[in-house]
Amino acid sequence: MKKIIAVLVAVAVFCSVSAPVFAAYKDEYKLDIVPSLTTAWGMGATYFTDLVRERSGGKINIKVYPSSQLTTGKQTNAFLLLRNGAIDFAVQSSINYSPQVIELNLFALPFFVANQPDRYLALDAIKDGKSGKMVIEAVEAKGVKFLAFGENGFRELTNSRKAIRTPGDLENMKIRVVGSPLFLDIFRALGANPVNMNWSDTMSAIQQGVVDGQENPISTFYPVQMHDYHKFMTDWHYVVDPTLYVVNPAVWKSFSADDQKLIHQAAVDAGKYMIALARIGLDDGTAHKYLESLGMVPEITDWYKQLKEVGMEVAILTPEETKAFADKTAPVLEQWREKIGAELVKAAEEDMAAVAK
Ligand code: X2X
Repeated sequence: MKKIIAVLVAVAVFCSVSAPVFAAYKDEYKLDIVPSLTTAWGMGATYFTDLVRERSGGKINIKVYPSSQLTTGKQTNAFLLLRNGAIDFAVQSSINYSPQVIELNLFALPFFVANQPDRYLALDAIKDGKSGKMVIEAVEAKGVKFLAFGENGFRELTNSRKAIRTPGDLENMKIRVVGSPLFLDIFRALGANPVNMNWSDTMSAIQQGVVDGQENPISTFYPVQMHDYHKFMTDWHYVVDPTLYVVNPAVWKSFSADDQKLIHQAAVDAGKYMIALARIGLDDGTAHKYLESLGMVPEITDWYKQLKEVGMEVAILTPEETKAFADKTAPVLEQWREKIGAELVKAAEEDMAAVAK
């Protein structure tokens, strides 16, 4: 009898201690991204899932769902779906989460990071600094677990009609933007006619000429062959879009402490890879060196040469030309300073000033 009780107790202890942790693991976790797998964004997401699978010995299997499949195209609903558990993991754009987390609009303030002497150094100073910490806290306070930053990139303007070098050139042009109010304000201030549209609908709208232009990082628009429709690019870097590696909090809690550590490190490593992919050929050479050290240099390493080869005309703005755009959008920046939180914007200015030479 004693033996039977001892066995029952052992079974009960085993079930209560070990079983819930492992029973909670899913066969497959779903990870949400907006563009295709061939973009820097897609590659940065896939690398994360590869690292997690490899380092967990095949125990944790995350599948990337590209092209906004998990949000049925509605990219600005992505945060809510991650929070309520319909999505387990995401590598998502700060812009797409900004309707729910107002602080994420910081990166989309016009000519804010772009105006710094070294825009990449300035962006990193924000992410590593006090303001970055405030942003991460804001994301987590809204109910998702933050793992690491990645990067979609600085956003450039493309269009089918003409070279755009002055705000006047944008007059009445129909420009597709993400469904985020700050973008409407920026393009209206520039005299354009901005139209909200999901990325999943954008290429057909561009092909049909429903819109004249759009703005996205080169590593996001090149893989969908924007150059077949848009001959002109304006190299103005006016806003930046960091991506966030994030996970649903209940899913996060279901992992053992060791697995949490492994997943977190995989996100940090994949984030660095994605950031380098978004910057290669555009920064001072740091990204190229880093990708070389990984043995993961992509096919295209010189974007300006590549865009020329496919027939795109790139307008490189002089500082005076850039200033004309910045001046026109300065009231938008001031208006949004209050909406985002003056304290956060000030902290970002201080973080950037600390690395400006
Ligand atoms: O929709 C866009 O422009 C994209 C792909 O860059 C984002 O998801 C923010």
